[in-house]
Amino acid sequence: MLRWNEVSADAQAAALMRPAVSASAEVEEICQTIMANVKEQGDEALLTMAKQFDNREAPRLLVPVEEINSAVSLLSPELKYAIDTAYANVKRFHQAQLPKDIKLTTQPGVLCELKYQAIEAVGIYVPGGSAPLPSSVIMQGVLAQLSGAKTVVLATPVQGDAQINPAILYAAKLCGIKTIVESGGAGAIAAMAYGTDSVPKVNKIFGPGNSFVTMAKQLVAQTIPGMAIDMPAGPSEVLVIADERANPEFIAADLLSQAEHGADSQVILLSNSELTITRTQQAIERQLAKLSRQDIAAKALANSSLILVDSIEQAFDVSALYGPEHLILQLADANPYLDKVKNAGSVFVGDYTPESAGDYASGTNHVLPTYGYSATYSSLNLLDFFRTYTVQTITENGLKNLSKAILPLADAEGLDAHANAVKVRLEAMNRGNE
Ligand code: HSO
Ligand code: ZN
Repeated sequence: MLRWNEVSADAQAAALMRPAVSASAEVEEICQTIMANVKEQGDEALLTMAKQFDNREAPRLLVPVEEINSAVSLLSPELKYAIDTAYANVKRFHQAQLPKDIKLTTQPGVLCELKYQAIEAVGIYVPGGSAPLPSSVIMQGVLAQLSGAKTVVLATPVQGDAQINPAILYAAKLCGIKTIVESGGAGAIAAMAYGTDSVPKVNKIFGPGNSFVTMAKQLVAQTIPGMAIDMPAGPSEVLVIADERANPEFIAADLLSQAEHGADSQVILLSNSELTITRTQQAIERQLAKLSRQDIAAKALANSSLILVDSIEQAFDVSALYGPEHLILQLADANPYLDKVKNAGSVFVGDYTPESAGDYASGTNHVLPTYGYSATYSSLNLLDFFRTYTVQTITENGLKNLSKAILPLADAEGLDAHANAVKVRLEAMNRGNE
């Protein structure tokens, strides 16, 4: 336990330090080579990599539509219900985010419009790794579906003679995704970015992944004109603020639910009660021993801190300093504090609001800014699948009036041709009136 007010500023900073993520030169070089191969050889390069990296004997690139459609028959009724419910709630919450165009006359005869347009082709990456994540398909696929994107590509790696988890296929089907590419890592990112015979080229790539995926996303965004990615990605994290009456079993369970994601995950508890902290520590030990991923969670706990603060107010200040991806408030009454929440990706209010609810099924998105980016980035939302553009329409009279703002500014900037574009029109109007 760290007593916040009794340690130096350096020790405070160390307690909130995130585990380093190395964007090594080696990872970059490997990604560059893979990207160049995919750019030149397309599908061939993907098939070669599937054999080489994923141990596939007879790799294929696209999942046949019948396989996507029939995946539902492989699910238990309980899992089907869970996926259907999560899909419906996430859809409901994101449908409410559908944007409305703006049409406004700024001054007489000057009409300005802001229009939203779905990004035409989007790519969604779903990591393979130690846990297949159908929830990540829903959290991204529903948004692509609601936006009305013309092309939606989902890429996910397949190891050896395994098959894509049917829960992933079923979630994709609900989201209307028909193009599922069996390919992972930097190769899959490059395929969606450049396009191949089998993989349609996309304009924006979404989704979490390992250091190769993250690096490849950055590289394609930097090098391919017009290519975009969702947000910077880092390891997952949670910060819990709990008072003296909070249930230590609940707190421990929430901390462990984030810790089990990866050895580099980070979990932090801030409490004004020493007893809450000691009891949580004991509860963590008890619960950890029973987890199937206890090795991973134990490693994550090693980067984590249980911090004693003077007051709940101070806990909110420390949380704002850290900027957590998830912020859980286990407080008797969190409402008076909600205005103090700063730099958090997603907030969970009350003893009965675990992070798992948002991770899976409540309706909010689980793709969130991590690694301190919550100070400036937003949780994934429907607007991430749109672009906006403006339209203006000006009448003759409108331009006559507006010229009084345009001409002196063009003159001040010394840009004669800009002024002329207005003057020739004013002259034409005058001639027309003669
Ligand atoms: N907590 C993760 C999301 C997730 N949890 C997926 C379970 N499955 C990142 O915020
Ligand atoms: Zn999670």
